[in-house]
Amino acid sequence: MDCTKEYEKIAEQFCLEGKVLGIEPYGNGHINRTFLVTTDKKRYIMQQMNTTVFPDTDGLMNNICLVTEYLKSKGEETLDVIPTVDGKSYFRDEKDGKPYRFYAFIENTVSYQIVEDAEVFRSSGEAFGNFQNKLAGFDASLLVESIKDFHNTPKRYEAFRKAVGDDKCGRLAGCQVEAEFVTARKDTFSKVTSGLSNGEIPLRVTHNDTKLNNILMDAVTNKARAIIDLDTIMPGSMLYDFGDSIRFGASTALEDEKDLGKVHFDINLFRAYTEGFLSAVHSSITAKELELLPYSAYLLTMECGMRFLTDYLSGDTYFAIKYPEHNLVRTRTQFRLASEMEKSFEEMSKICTDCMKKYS
Ligand code: ADP
Ligand code: GN1
Ligand code: MG
Repeated sequence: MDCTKEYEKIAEQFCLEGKVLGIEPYGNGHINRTFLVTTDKKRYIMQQMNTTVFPDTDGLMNNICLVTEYLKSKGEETLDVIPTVDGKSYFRDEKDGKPYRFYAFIENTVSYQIVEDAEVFRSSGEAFGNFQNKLAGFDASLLVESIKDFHNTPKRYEAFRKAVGDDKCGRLAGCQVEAEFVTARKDTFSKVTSGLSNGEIPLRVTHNDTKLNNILMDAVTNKARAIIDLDTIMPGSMLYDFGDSIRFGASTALEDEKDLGKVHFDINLFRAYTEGFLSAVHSSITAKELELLPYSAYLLTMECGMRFLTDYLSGDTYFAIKYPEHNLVRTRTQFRLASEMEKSFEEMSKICTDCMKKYS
């Protein structure tokens, strides 16, 4: 269905410069519906926000406005929320009840779906590390938890067990191997949650969704320019941000590669990201966090695979899919990576400690 006219009406609710010339789907996000809006003066990103995933739209937009204002005050390039004509941060369409927001399009940048050059990954590691540093002075109590227990892996495991028990779509028979892969590892999921609750791991303000396409690189220099997709900024662990970046970026293939023969954990990419990240956080990272960096890569990869599998078993209600088996295909790449990481813990730890030595 062509909704262009409806979307044009929504665009009229925002303080845009120029006359709208076109609105088209954009990007590869799994959560929001993203559009590129072109006017005769400027380009914008329009998003229909996902209210199933983020039910508290006011709280979410308040988080984003606070964090982006704070980052701007620190001289960082960040998302620029375009207000509505009524001065609000989003507009709720009366017809479908859905909330929409606009951001200025961050020009002359690229977002990658796969690491093509280790230097790009190193730069993104440094940028996510710096992001963490910049937010260290931000008052976490101002933020609402936009998704409760987002990286609580033991709770993710419980949700997975429930989906297995319900087997709502009759899909379990077709993914027994993957389900068993998770169950066999159920006792490995709690190191970060227990570390946070017993105070061994510090609670920080974290991004929580640090995959490579959530950072924009300069189109000319390929250096990191802006960290985007700020929906999940919440109090969390630095390990979530490190681990999730590795999960996505230290793979030799796309997250939804069907040919598992192409999917490998690349230790050189792990090294590049670690060097970039530690160059930024070496003075704030604790010994416990440093020790758990390799584990966090495994944990976040298992967690994400488990979330894809839970969604597959539950009828694909969370992640956007392009074909019926899409979430199962994604699950398989994650489990392939996790099993290779399990064999590389020692090497990963050596990289982390060697890299830290430079700063002692
Ligand atoms: P989702 O939550 O669905 O992942 P994102 O906010 O990450 O949505 O946006 C999806 C994609 O749109 C990003 O990966 C990026 O390529 C592009 N994008 C988002 N915001 C901007 C922006 N302000 N400027 C340029 N590109 C953007
Ligand atoms: C989603 O929003 P997006 O596409 O950047 C998800 C992440 C997953 C990721 C897997 C809010 O990220 O947690 O790791 O997909 N975001 C949310 O690709 O659930
Ligand atoms: Mg995104």
